[in-house]
Amino acid sequence: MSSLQQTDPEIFSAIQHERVRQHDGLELIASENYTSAAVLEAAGTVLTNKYAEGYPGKRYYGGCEHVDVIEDLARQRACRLFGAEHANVQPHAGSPANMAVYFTVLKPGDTFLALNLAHGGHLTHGMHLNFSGQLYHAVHYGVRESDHRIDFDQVASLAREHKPKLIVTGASAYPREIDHAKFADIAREVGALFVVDMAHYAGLVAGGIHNNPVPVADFVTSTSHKTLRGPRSGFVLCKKQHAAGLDKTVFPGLQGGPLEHIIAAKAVCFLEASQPSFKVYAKQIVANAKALAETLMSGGIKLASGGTDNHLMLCDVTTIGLTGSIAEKSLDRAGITVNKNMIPFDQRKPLDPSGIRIGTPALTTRGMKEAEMLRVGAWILQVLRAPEDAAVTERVRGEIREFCKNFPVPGIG
Ligand code: DSN
Repeated sequence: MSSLQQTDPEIFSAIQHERVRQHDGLELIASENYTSAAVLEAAGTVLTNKYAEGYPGKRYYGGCEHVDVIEDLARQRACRLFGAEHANVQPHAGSPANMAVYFTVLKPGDTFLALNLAHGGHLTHGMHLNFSGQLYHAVHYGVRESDHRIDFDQVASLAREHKPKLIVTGASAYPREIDHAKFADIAREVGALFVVDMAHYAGLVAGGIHNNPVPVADFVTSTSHKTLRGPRSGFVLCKKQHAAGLDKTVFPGLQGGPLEHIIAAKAVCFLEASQPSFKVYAKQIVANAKALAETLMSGGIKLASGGTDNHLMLCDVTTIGLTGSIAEKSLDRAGITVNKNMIPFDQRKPLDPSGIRIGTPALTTRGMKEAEMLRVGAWILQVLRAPEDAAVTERVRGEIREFCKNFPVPGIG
């Protein structure tokens, strides 16, 4: 019996059930992934016992000689992986990473320009209920109605009109590659700083599939757990001239003690993402997304922008008579996990939007390829065509459980 099982059987049991859920189902949430066993191991270590306020070599606590080694390795590996001049690996997640950048360069009331949440942006890109929308004057660009691609004419004209201090790009639900250089040109023209939130596609950047924002951006923020396949956390990369300001904002500005166990896991993730095998992985994520997108479109589902060139797709399920919420729930019952999502120019509301968002990073980690995506697509279509049919749900769930036995989950087996 494990010590956890002995000490706290309720928590142990919930974790066991979650292991089974992760193993027996198809995980298609675009922002989720399965970390390697090595990342899991680093995250669950005695490093959680250690306080280390400050930075390597300048801590406010004794006994930091080993966590200094770890944090230095994490910073160096992040810089090497993305070609950055400076890295801060202490932000606990993506939102605090974005907050750290805003607090470094903006004053309350300052204007920044970012992608509309309803067109694929993120809460921290100025949504009115988020700190970013409350503290600052957020102006939003969107995608074109005709093709759902970022409207660079609109970006340029809003930038000229509002003279933002910061232009932000990056997205949570945008199925196309973002042209960072084009944004950088607009930012330069209006004298704005340029920030890229690459949380969703950091793994594609690391794998050389998506263009790297680091050379053209002042700051790049990210999470480490999506396509990058590390622990649930965040980090910020920046140019040297912003390094001291950023570090001061993260600590003592925003956070106290860094989570050194998670920083160790991030260091492992950066090392893994620098291996040749990660390039193969990143390429396969996109190939899988394209294969799945084709299958769904040929089954009558309309995709925002007509497809994908990254790890995710946005499916308008109203085209087959459903809502996003009904689609999410019916797929969940069959062992297929996705999330409901607004589609651009959605006529419905966020809690029951017209779409679902589907991503391939996690299934690709399990070793699935294009052939498996055809099966996955077929199951999705079967369930969505008969969302209330318990027999279909049960049959698909059973088939998926069997199928999943052939694709081990790292750290679960
Ligand atoms: N909510 C995350 C996502 O699923 O994309 C981003 O924070």
